[in-house]
Amino acid sequence: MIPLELIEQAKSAQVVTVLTGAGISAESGVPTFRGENGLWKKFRPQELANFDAFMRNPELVWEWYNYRRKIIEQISPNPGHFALVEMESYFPQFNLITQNVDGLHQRAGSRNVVELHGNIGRNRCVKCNRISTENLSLNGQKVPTCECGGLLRPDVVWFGELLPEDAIQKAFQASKSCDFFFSIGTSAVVYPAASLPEIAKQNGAFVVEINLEPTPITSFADISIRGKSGIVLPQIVKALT
Ligand code: BJW
Ligand code: ZN
Repeated sequence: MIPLELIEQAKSAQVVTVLTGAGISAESGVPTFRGENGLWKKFRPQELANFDAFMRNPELVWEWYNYRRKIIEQISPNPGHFALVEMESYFPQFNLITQNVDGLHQRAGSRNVVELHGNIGRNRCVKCNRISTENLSLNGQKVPTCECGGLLRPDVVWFGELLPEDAIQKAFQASKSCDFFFSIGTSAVVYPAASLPEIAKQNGAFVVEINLEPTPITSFADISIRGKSGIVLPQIVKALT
């Protein structure tokens, strides 16, 4: 059941900003990072999601990313992604910010998606930064290289790395200026993305969280809905239209 207050607040909202995390893609079959079935139950993040780990063992990191790329190729966006596509045309201004690298928002039809942590569909040269969108795989046991000889790495943001400047600036601006903020399917422990709901709240936005579990956002959210985003978001769209 969607609280009436949420619908009333949303109906009068002019600028709506949404932050999504791995939870929104979980119902499509993309594993989340943390939690019982999370990717990091089986793999240690410090061995995979930082630059030093990559340089130490690039083959292992490539295998991990190609395993995830295969999953993403085979699955589809879910009703949560599609509900956000519908919301885009409902509100006067709508900003969609994602921590996900899976591209499922775009595949669902969302436009102007701000990707904070890059995209798994691209690779980047560690030497000259050239971007490649070719579908590459390990050649035997060898990691693909750029024309310049540098190793190619997934074009995603690892721990200790800066987020793309334009993306984080847009995200800060969209969080400061909105009057309604949705935090959907994120554990809200990875910074600076985790600071966005708080920035929105400090600037007077009505903050709604949709998650299966409590998170650090729960303590200051105006409304926390415990449920699957693929079920809750379509209900919100239905109540709005
Ligand atoms: C459902 C559901 C359903 C399930 N419906 N819900 C300030 C304080 C402390 C530390 C730092 C700080 N500032 C920076 C740091 C360091 C670090 C950091 O945050 N560390 C903390 C973990 C302690 N941050 C960084 O290093 C960042 N860079 C940076 O700040 O640069 C400046 C700097 C440099 C050097 C030193 C200091 C500063 C970069 C962070 C990059 C994160 N990268 C990753 C990997 C991306 C590539 C890849 O995909 O492999 O991004 S980590 C991983 O976590 C991934 C995600 O985008 C990110 C967030 O995870 P998310 O999306 O929240 O997923 P989960 O699994 O955690 O949660 C899923 C949620 O869904 C759960 O809550 C479920 O309950 C829920 N759920 N099913 C609704 N159906
Ligand atoms: Zn290069």
